[in-house]
Amino acid sequence: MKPLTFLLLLSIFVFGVDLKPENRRNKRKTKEYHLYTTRVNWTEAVKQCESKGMELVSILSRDENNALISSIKEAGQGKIGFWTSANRIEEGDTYYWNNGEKVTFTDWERGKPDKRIKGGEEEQCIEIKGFNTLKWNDNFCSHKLYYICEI
Ligand SMILES: [Ca+2]
Repeated sequence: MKPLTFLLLLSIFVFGVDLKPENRRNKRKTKEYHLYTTRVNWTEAVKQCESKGMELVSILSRDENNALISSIKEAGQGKIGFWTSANRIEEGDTYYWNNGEKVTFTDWERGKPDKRIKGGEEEQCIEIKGFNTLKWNDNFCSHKLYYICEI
């Protein structure tokens, strides 16, 4: 194969792999949510989503929050909380999504985050709270909840 042909094929391959999914995502603009009703701790939720080729959910705007709440209601869920990817495990008082973005939009339940401490563990991970409130609450990352993956 001539070097130029090889280079051309290589660039098609690279563009095909790198750009297509991104384009598709941008065009679609809405995320796809997959709800999982198995109770796992936060770290396990991250791993489970990754193993399915997805990410534990991030909520970057009011629109995304509304879309997510609709998905939960449509699935007949809401009694048990769902893990989101927001946490302050490494950053002290600042919450970050798993994609590295700082948490800006929030939908806390009144009085949250209350950063409770129990048995030396602090509440550092954010859930969409159950009891049909579907507002945000900080919870112990070791707590076992349902989780939502996004793609
Ligand atoms: Ca809390």
